[in-house]
Amino acid sequence: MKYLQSTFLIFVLFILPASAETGYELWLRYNKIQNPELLNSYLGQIKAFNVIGTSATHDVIKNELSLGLSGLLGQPFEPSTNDDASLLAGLSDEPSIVKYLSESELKQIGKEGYLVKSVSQKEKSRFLITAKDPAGLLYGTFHFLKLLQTHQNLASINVLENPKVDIRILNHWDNLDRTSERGYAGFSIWDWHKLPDYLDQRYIDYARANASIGLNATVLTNVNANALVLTPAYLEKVKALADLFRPYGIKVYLTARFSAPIEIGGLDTADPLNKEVIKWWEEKVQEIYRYIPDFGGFLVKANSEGQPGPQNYDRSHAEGANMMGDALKPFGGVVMWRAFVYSSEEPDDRAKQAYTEFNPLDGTFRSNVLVQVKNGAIDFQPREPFHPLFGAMPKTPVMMEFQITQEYLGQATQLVYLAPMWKECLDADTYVNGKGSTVSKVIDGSLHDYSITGIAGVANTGTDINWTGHPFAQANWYAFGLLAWNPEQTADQIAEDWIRMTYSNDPKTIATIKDMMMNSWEASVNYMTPLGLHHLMGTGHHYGPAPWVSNLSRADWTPVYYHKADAFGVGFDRSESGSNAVNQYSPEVVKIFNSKDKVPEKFLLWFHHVRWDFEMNSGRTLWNELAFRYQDGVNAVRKMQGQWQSIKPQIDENRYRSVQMLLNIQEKEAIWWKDASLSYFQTFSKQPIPDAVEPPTKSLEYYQSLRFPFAPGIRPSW
Ligand code: GCW
Repeated sequence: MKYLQSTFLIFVLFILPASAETGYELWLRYNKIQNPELLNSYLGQIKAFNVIGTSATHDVIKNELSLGLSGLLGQPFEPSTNDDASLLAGLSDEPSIVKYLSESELKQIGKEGYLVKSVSQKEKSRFLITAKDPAGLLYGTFHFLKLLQTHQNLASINVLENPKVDIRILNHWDNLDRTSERGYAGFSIWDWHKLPDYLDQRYIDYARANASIGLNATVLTNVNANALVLTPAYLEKVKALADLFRPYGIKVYLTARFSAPIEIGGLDTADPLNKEVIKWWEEKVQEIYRYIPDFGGFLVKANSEGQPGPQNYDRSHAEGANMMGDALKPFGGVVMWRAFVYSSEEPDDRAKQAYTEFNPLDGTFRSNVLVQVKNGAIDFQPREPFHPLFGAMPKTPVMMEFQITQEYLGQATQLVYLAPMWKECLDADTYVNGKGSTVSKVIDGSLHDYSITGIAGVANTGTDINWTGHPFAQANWYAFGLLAWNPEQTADQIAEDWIRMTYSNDPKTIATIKDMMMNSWEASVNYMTPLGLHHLMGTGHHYGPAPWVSNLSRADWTPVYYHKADAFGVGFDRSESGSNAVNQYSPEVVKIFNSKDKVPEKFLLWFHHVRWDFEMNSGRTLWNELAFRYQDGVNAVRKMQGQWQSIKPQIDENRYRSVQMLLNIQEKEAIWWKDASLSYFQTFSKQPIPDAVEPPTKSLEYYQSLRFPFAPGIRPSW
């Protein structure tokens, strides 16, 4: 908060009524602790703080402690220079810090890691925040404040944390004209037109929010890239952002359009083996590093959905990525090369194509190239089995790409907490090195001893006052940061801390909101795409159901390609007798997914084409189970409405109303999904809607007639 005086903020914190909650403060609200006992105990323990050392990050830490302690404890806290202060923050080699540290502690604190502990000496106790580098110190500071925000007992606190993943990065699908592909919270937060001269406070608050959850990197531009961002006029703007983010430990990356040498370089080819092209990228990279000496590198979408790439010149993905990797290598930069590819000519099952393309390239990438893989093999669907490339590239750092923005998960009108979905993927067992070879062990590098690791999240931030459109979408940004830091954390614990910081420490409120959050993803899967169905959304905008669409320019953009409903049954046969996509997994996994009886029902229709009268675990037929699941999803939304209402007195008016209205929209949308989908699938199953399920109120033609030409997000035709 370099640009805001803390006195002003203190004024805001104390004077404005609770009804002024806009959500802008995210989980960093620092409202005064209301429980007098707890407040007194904290005040007894924390009397003054001293941040030892100097750097831009140290300044940020001073401001943050001042803001946080003043807000939470209700009295002014300014940095002191007293080595005796009850809270000391400083790097581990500061003489006044190191004397409190054991050899083993010093050894254990790693890059960006931190230690927060209470120490007592000569009857005096104090708290210590320490790290090897300023970024770690900042993370430790946020951790300390979080302990207060979540009302923890500080007495014997001793936390040593190191990030498990190196590159913890947001991917903004933001365009230079300020639109955002799949953005549901207004426009892009980057005001390119006014940069580099106008430095919006929001840029700093953005960096601060990211640092508070351990994120250390950001890709500013859309993977559907515009080469202009690599020209001097834009590099100046990028530099301005990089300079603002640096004190917060955030590195800037850009998307690199593969055809940039043609579009902005005046060459007539972008062939990665062409000498001129190689030289062009080398010089471009040198130029970028003159603006931004700690530039992170490039994220590239190549030969995917119309983007240019090495295959335009009959070169492989590795040849393309390596050419960029070589240019970045002298500066320590990396390439994140996306594996989200599926051929425009190839009629093969789309789910197989990324593996088919990339698995044979294992071991052929430069050491500074990471292959970025979406959590599932299709495309950020409400639920997908883990991508078969996880575990299948032991010699190439494979990094995760999650989608925080809810393109297929209710966009900004539905409360869907995504951490349970990400955890299902991270905890999935690939079996590549025997039992326990989980996806998170691939991602954190421990399974294959990767020299560099990464996890990316497609950002959900925008210009909306609350950053993310839906107030609960903030929880997804928050949870992404926490899981990127440590994929082993639980969705439950992350939700609990977020609720405590964002809403309340009242036990009933926590329990109620947590229950809503923890059940919300399963609910959304049920009312949209139960039992392994996928890709049934409206064309282009992906808003709402359109399982009937069959006439797009490519079959694998149409819902009918994915559900394959017919008089016999429904589902995509990816078993050995079908497309054989199952075979891309380890034999142990194949055994499960390949069998209609063994595959978990949540993935049944992902892997199998199943008879309408197939007997499900519940004893119901598939058709009845499908109908039941849709209804269950709707019921779960209604339950959330009731739960939210039950805690009304605990929630400020603004956020209460906002979530309440959105839950009403969500209920309507859930019913719409149920009714449209069941009406459509019923034309194949020819069976009645079971008694326990509310019948559709409109005709199938009605649902088919709905159009949403101005639904938010940029929409290509798929
Ligand atoms: O799912 C698709 C989205 C596109 C996106 C693409 C990708 C950036 O609908 O909008 O393009 O995935 O991940 O490249």
